[in-house]
Amino acid sequence: MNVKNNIILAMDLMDILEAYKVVEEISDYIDTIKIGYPLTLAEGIKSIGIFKDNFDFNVICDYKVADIPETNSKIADLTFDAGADALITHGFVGKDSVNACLDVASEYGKDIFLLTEMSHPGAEMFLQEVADDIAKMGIEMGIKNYVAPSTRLNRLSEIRNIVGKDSFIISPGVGTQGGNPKDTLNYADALIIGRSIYNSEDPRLAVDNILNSLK
Ligand code: BMQ
Repeated sequence: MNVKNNIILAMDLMDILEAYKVVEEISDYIDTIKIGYPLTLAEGIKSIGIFKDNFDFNVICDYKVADIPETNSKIADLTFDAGADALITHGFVGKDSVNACLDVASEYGKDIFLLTEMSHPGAEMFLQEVADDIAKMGIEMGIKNYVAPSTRLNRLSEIRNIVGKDSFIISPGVGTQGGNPKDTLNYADALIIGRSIYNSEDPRLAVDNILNSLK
């Protein structure tokens, strides 16, 4: 996936008109948006189509799919049928569950992103211990796209080592959660940024500042 300016907007506002307004202001700076449960549960799965039809964005659906294979297939089918370009899938549920998402994605000619370690402090309790193995499983399964944290650069770097330079890593935790954009891009291909943009008084200026900090 090509991501303009290496920035993916995490749109977790829960009002589609507010979300639309923010996106409109920065739509020449970005071409990829990530939506998750907040917007989808508030406004429906039609939210995907709104960003595809009006902005021609890549839409990554962050549904952190983590169920048995049969249920994962249903979630993936509904997501891709609604127009998503990619679906974020948890890895800790194991190969069969991840494979279910992968199979549906390939039927649609679309992608999944495998979530390895998460960016929040609680990820150190359970997930961190298995994150390297999740990344290794992803490589064995032929998965090309990964999510790994900008809040722990040592871990991001380790996950990059495991998945290799040809994999595509997107990294959340930049800005509000403390991750640094420039440092993160030493290891990741694109930054996932939400609140520092959509909660800003001036989202355009916020993106400008991030882009300047990358120079
Ligand atoms: P923000 O920049 O912290 O506002 O947003 C980060 C976005 O990435 C949110 O949509 C989170 O749900 C998501 N996210 C994350 O922050 N950490 C992770 O490890 C995975 C993830 O998806």
